[in-house]
Amino acid sequence: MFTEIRNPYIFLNIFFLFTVNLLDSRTVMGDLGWIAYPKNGWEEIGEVDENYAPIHTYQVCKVMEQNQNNWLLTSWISNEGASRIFIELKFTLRDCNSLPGGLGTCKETFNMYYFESDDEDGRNIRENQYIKIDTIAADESFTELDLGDRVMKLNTEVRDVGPLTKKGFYLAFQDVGACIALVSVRVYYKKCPSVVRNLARFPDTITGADSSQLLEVSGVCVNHSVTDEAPKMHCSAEGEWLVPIGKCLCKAGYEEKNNTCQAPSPVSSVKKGKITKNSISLSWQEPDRPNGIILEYEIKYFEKDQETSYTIIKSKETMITADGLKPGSAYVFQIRARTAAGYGGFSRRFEFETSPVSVAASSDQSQIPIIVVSVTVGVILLAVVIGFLLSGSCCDHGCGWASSLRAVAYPSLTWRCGYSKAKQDPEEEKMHFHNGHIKLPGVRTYIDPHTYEDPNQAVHEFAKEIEASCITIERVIGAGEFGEVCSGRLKLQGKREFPVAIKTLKVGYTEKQRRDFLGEASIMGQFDHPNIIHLEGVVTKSKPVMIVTEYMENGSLDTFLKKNDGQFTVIQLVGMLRGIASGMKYLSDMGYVHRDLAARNILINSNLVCKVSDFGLSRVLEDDPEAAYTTRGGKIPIRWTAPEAIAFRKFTSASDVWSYGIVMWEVMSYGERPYWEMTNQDVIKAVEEGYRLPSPMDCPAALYQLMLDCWQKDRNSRPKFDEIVSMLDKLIRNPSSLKTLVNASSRVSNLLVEHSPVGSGAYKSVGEWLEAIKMGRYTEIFMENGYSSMDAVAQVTLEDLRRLGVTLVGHQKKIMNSLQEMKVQLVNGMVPL
Ligand code: ACK
Repeated sequence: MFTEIRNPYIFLNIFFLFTVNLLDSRTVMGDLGWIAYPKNGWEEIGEVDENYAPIHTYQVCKVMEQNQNNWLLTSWISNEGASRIFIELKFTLRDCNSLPGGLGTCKETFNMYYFESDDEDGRNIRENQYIKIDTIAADESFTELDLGDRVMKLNTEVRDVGPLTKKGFYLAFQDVGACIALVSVRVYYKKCPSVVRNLARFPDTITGADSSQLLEVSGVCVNHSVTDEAPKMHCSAEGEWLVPIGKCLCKAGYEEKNNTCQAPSPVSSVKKGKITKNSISLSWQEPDRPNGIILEYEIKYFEKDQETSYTIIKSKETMITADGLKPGSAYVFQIRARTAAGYGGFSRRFEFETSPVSVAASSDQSQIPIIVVSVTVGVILLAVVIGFLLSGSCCDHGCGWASSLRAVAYPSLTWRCGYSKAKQDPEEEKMHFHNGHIKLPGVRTYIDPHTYEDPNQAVHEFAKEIEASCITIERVIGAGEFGEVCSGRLKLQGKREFPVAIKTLKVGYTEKQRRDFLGEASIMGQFDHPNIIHLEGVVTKSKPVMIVTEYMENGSLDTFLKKNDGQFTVIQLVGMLRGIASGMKYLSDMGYVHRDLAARNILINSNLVCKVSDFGLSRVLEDDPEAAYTTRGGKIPIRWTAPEAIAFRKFTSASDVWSYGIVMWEVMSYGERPYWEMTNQDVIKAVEEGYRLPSPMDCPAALYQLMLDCWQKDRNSRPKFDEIVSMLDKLIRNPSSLKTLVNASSRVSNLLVEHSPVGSGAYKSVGEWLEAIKMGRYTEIFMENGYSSMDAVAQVTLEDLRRLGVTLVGHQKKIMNSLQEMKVQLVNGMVPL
């Protein structure tokens, strides 16, 4: 039933287009049940195909007779809940010129109608109750000669109807005197097929009634995952999923694999073995559903009611002995299994008690803590040594990373690798202290790595150490301030290899360069959001020092947009902006001010998901080629920076909002340089005087208004990032609100009214100007139509261009942008607020 059309533009975030047939006359084996009246009008030709299946072809050819009105009514067609349906007709039509004597009455079109009804009762309605869908004409009509050559020119026409409000409908074909053979009729609707994206399942969704409508659909997290940010996608009228928002994350203990979180089921049966006053032996059964090969078990135990201080033992066997326990005390045990897909859930709690201490032994109780402490210290020391040896040979998080957490117990029977957590005050457990910063539950705040005395400590606090042997470098993709940026692959134990980007620190670096380089990882490692570039880890224990992040197939946004000028729908562009705003909302909620938000610092992946990147410390001032020295000695990317940040270094989330407005402008103008070739000094002056960038070409008015809001002089009047996200969501939900564009002529006249004309510019003639922008082919047309001077050219609007025959959008853009550029250069200012 499904017709699957693979869209070649998979990188445009389109998956599959699905259509569902409601009727296909070619596949109906028996009688179609269609009615013709008058009876001598349309008639069915009883043909069969090579498999003897009937071909339901209807024909009519009353071209010599006056006043024809022949109707063919289909049987009732259920719309199966779709409110917009498509009708594909395949037919041949005779060319009237080829009919001797028939020209007077012969027609070359027919009409298609529909009538909605909830059931089959509607069949006997009158002709005039049918609603016309369209007049159907042939692209290819045929002559007798064609017939003689046995060339049948089959036409295919598709029409759509909606919104439908009843359960079904009839179609009708009216002939008024043509020679037609209706070969097949296919009626279908489109849907966005069920898909799992970002660990959320989106159901089969029938497209909306309106051809420009996007349906917002909420996703449901797959098993063993939880909502990170509410997952949503938008189902377009064409049956494409667009603009993914939010995501689910696998629950603790589960790992993502092929869009699922599949892990072993919990261990269900645990038995106690030998119990002494200081030890408890346990054994258990493999989980009912291991869902893979069990690599090891993790046993967590703690003294009853003392959960804040627990011990973890790792074992490859299905038994362990927990020793060093207090006599006569109850202990709680939980066990979970790990496969290549990660850990399963913990078992329920099992409680066992050590034997009580004997009277004889208790007389020497004062010795017990000393013995326990010495044994424990000995065991820990031994474990640290073994753990150290092991860590050199694996790419596992548990072994290769977080060595500070490794305090392992290794009894003789089982292989164990674990860590014990220091007993903590219950208050400390609730209020987690992080290097002197209180972290309240639920409110994560960004910690400036500068607050660490030892920057290395910050790196290892927030970034995992990866072993160089786990990384395969494939090719150099760019140059960063500190060294090359490469693409490659990362293989961690128990995980499939996946593509990564690798930033390297060049040899011969100074200690400060190393600190600054790794500073970015210390910042990035604190973030976890679908629109923030994800840090995989760092390599600091070998050279070269590296920062490993997720790989973003389409690279930086500005370059990507320039390369794909004019290729995206407005909704796709708004989807990109929404992602950036969502990432920025997360950063501002964390208390992080980016300071260098610009399209060049946004990365975009193959699904067109945009992620904020480039988290430097002092780097903003050093690294960005756009950054320029201000009079106060700071280095700032002037064109992207709010006036108060330039003037007195007031960098806040509100100044990031200003930069976000500039990014919006960059995105909507496909990577155009803000303020074109104006000098930084001119930009500062113009902005200070209240001028703002004009709207990009073809920009929805609502988006330009949002840009202007971001560029409010008073930073408190600018929208907050959460407001920007909500506003963009609203626009995505209601795409018709994006149809009102900023009027092209008003864009230009804004500049003209305020400022001097273009005529005094660098170009002496219209021809010279058009040649310079490689549009010389239009010189003659411009001259012939009275645009013979640069002053006259200054008045040209987009409508004028269309009238002159400049129909290619790319050329229109080139000419209008060039005009605008010249005006801005000359007037040394922009659109006044
Ligand atoms: O525009 P690009 O291809 O995208 O060139 C720059 C270059 O490295 C120097 O920064 C690219 N780049 C940086 N980080 C990543 C990443 N995580 N994934 C893919 N490309 C990246 C960037």
